[in-house]
Order: sequence, then C-alpha cells, then structure tokens
Amino acid sequence: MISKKVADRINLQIEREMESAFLYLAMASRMTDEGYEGLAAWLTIQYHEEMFHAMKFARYLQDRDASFEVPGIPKQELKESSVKAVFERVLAHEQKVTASINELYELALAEKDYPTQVLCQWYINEQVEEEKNAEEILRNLALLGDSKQGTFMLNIELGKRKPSIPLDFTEIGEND
Ligand code: OFO
Repeated sequence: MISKKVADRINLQIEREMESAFLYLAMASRMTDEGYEGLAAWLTIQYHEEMFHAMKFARYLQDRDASFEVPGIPKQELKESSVKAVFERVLAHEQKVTASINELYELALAEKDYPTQVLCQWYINEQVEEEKNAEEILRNLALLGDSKQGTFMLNIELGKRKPSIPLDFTEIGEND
C-alpha cells in the first residue's frame, strides 16, 4: 500500500495536471477568438493530454488502494492574447510542471516507493516532450518574425495534430 504522504502528493499533482488542462482550454478559446482555429485545435488536444496525465495518476492511486480526490479547479486567468505570448506562457507553465514532477520523484526516492519512482519516469520523459513542443513552436514563431501570413500557415500546420493518448479514460491501462 502507498504511504499517505505519497498519495497526497499525487493528488496534488492531479490537481496541477487538471489546472494545466483548464489553462490550455482557456488558451484554445482565446485562439479561436483571435481567428486561429488550428492553434485552438492544437491546444484542445493539449487539454485532453493533460486530463490523461491526471487520470493516469488517478488510476495508479486506485491500483494501489488509495483514493483519487477530485479537485476543484479555479478559473485559469489568461491575460495573454498574442500567439507568441500564449506559447511563451505554455513553455513557462510546462517548466513549472517539470519541477513539480521532479519534486514528486524526489519524494518517491526519499520514501523508497519504487512503483511511484517507475511511474514518475513516464512523466519525466513526457515533460521532455512537453517542453520540446513549446520550444519548437516558439522557435518557428521567431523564424516567422511578425509575419501574419506565416503565423496563419503555422496555425494550419499545428491544426493537423492528432491525439496520441486514449480519449476514453476508462481505457487507461498498464501500457499507457
Ligand atoms: Fe501534464 O504535462 Fe503539461 O502540464
């Protein structure tokens, strides 16, 4: 059985993953308002990915005989409206999530909780991908300068993103 300390910390991480989900959903809505449907689609997939991250942790808690506590998610404030500012926030946010996952891993090490260490390794790898995606988009935006046409083309390109995770969370299993 998992210790209360680790279970509580995982529940906190679930809350942070769901906050990420709602932040990205707010960004998707903002991008739709700005006319960038493709960027909105990319961010909506990101919303689903974050819910998957949360539910993968929830499933793990239940597998280890601990409760998943559904968090109340406060409204995610979003001042940014330009594409560049939105993706700078995505990157800064992902760097914070990376630090939070690393902190959970450190707790699992200190508690000698080996299964949680193994689970955290999945998230540590995922965070490499999350930061890389945001950095790549910012790099492309920098190359495009202030070109509205270029940003619109990037919007079309990113709109082709397909989900890489199951959208039905009851299907989350050992291989996910
Ligand atoms: Fe869950 O990786 Fe982003 O936040």
